[in-house]
Amino acid sequence: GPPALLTSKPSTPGDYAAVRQSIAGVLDNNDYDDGSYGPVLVRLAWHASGTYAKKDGSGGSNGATMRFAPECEWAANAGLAVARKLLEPVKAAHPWISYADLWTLAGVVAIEEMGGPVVPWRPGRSDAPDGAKIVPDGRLPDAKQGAKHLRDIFGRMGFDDKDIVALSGAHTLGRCHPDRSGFSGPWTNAPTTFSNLYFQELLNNKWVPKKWDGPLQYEDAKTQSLMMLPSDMALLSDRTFKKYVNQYAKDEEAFFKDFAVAFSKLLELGVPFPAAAAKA
Ligand code: DDH
Repeated sequence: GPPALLTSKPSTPGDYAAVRQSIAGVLDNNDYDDGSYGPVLVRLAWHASGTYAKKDGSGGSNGATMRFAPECEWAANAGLAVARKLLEPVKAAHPWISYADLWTLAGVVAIEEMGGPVVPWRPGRSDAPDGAKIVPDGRLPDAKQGAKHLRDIFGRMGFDDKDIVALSGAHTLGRCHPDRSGFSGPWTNAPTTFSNLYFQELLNNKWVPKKWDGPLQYEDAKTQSLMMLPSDMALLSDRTFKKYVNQYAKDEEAFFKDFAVAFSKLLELGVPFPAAAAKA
């Protein structure tokens, strides 16, 4: 389990370095998945933020409304209780931080600890009370759909084609769980290292429909150990998306740079920062 000393060390309000240290302290666990909670923490930060709609400013990470029903019960959020529970001792050690700041910071720390880029992050989110208005279900992407759906979903948040491909590179991390999404398996052979391997695997394998009882997903023809969702395959079949896939497969530095900018923006959507606040 997590080292109790690290997570229980109290801190003074505003000591985000102490919170970062506590988050880093709960990441590794050899009994869980591929040995790290990092990927599921990244997914929590993304799903907390990815409900945003630019047109009316609704949704986003501010409020941390996934603590409550119905949002915590959405099919898209299945499995994220694992991530929220993991962060409870961190919250208990640093009760001054909001859940909304903690969940987004945890995604940022996880990416950094897994070898990814430094993602600009600043505090300023507050927690909404239970009963606060929650956006309707259906704002997170559906893995069964293709390019048009990706543009609809991410366009609603204010992202363009390049952002969509860069953000999708997060699937270099983690895996699908049959008891969470119904899909199964990892996208890469290094699911706890942040890298551009997702784009390389996407390009360099022959992907064939997996023969099984589950929903349509693809497997690499050679080893049958890696997977792609139909929504991942859309990055190959759409010309504009594929242009960025090619670029990021060749140039990890470009991927890290574009990912850091897009992920930081994602985590800040709808957050009412004071006008003069600078990024930490
Ligand atoms: Fe994702 N994702 N994601 N994803 N995602 C899943 C897992 C993880 C889609 C569907 C799924 C992003 C975009 C998309 C991560 C990060 C990000 C799973 C499997 C499904 C299904 C869940 C499970 O069974 O445990 C779809 C569809 C899209 C899309 O249309 C673009 C983005 C933008 C991110 C991000 O972080 C920026 C991560 C990390 C995981 C691995 C979680 C884990 O527990 O491992």
